[in-house]
Amino acid sequence: MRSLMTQFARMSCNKTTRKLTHHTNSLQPFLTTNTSVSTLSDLSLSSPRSVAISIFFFTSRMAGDQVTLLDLWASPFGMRVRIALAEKAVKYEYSEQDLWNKGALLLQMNPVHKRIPVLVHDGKPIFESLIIVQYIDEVWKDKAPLLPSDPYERAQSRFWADFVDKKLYELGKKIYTTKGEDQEAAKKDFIDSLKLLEGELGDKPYFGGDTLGYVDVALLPFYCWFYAYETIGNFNIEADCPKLIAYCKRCLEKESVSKSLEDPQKVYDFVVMLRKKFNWA
Ligand SMILES: N[C@@H](CCC(=O)N[C@@H](CS)C(=O)NCC(=O)O)C(=O)O
Repeated sequence: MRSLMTQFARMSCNKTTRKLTHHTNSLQPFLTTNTSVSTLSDLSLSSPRSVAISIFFFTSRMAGDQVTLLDLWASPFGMRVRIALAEKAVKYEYSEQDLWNKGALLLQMNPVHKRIPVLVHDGKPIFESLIIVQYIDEVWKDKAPLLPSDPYERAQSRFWADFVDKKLYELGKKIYTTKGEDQEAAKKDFIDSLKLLEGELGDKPYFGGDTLGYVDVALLPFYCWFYAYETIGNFNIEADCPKLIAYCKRCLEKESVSKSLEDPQKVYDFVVMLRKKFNWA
């Protein structure tokens, strides 16, 4: 995914970097004349860029409950966070990131992995999509609970969300980056994994039971990638997993899901472009 998203990134533009560059320029008088910034006690004046970032989050904190999502349009990981925020009706600023030319904000907010999504809540960054979704569930706990309250059920939910990461994401990527026997093996494993998920879903409306929950949030973003997997791998997921596809279509009727997922054709076109560019075809 790292290389894929690195390639995604070239397509996007970094509005935040532009904003920060603008701020940085307008901050120059601050720095050269040493104007008092005592009220901005946490400002680091080591560089104009860090001052700009500090001011960005200082003003965020002043506003209270300020939420910014550093994301990339096609990222299934980012889509998880978008669904969770929509479920909780949390207002936030969306900041598209250029992953091939990572901006100062992303590098400062997520210095360990330098990846999106990053949720910045009142100036504090949280990373890794599943951890972010749990955080959202804990902070905005009065509306639309995502994880079950029972410890065993919570553990089960975490297991299946982890399964989605370890199986679906990795196998899906193999389908569009390999060919021949490797691709066939990935397709088979992918369908087997979906069948396991279908079994876990059973006759419930959602993995979470009667309402959309943590596993649903983890899984549904991949639905808008299915068309790319199927078209490139020349197979049909619905033929093997009709119940799972019916479930995905049902979930798409929820606004929190439909507005967070991308157009499958757009995702497909994007993956085709990547395959050509990087000789995966
Ligand atoms: N395990 C992470 C995966 C995040 C991830 O792979 N993000 C990609 C975009 S989809 C990224 O930022 N890639 C840039 C890089 O690896 O340099 C999560 O769940 O948040």
